[in-house]
Amino acid sequence: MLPNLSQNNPLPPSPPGAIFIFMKTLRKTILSLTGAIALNLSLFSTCVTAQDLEIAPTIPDLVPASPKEAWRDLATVEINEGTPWWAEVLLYIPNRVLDLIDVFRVDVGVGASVGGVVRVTKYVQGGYRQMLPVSLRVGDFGRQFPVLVESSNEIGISPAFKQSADRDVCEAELGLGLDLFLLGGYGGLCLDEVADFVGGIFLVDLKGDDL
Ligand SMILES: [Ca+2]
Repeated sequence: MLPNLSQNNPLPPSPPGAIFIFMKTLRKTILSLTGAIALNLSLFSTCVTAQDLEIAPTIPDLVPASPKEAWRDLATVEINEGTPWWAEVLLYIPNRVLDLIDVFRVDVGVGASVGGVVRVTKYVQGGYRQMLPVSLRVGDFGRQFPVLVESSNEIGISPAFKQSADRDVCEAELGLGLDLFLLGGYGGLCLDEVADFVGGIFLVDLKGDDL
């Protein structure tokens, strides 16, 4: 007697049922993988930041460089502003003489002028000097021509002091002048020029007036 196969071995599910189970299993698998990938990406972005990543050093980072400008710029300055050493040697004495002349402001004058003036630097001056109408002055006016025809008056007190347009008063000039009608005199000392003279001895031209 043949066994009843239909009772002991149930028939396999119909094809639509198998497809349904397969699709359901595939869906679960895809959802699981998607969740795992999302979780890993989240952990990676939290633990690894841009600062944690080591960036390969570049050549400038590996080679120490001077903070100064390139040598080509220094070379340009030397070419444009440099003075040959032999010229500095030849002009050393003339420059020191000129610097010394710049130190003093001393003159005497003849002609009709009256008044007096006091200078404590170029920015603090006071007095009254009137030319009637001119005074011929001879002396040391710095490295200027040693003769001056003064026709400009001086009057007031700083900062409203009106300085003679004929005179070149230096920045730190200390001076005193007196005009007694037919005779006049002025004596001054420029402290800034004193510094320039002393600096020039050591080849430092503070006023930038060397030849
Ligand atoms: Ca000088």
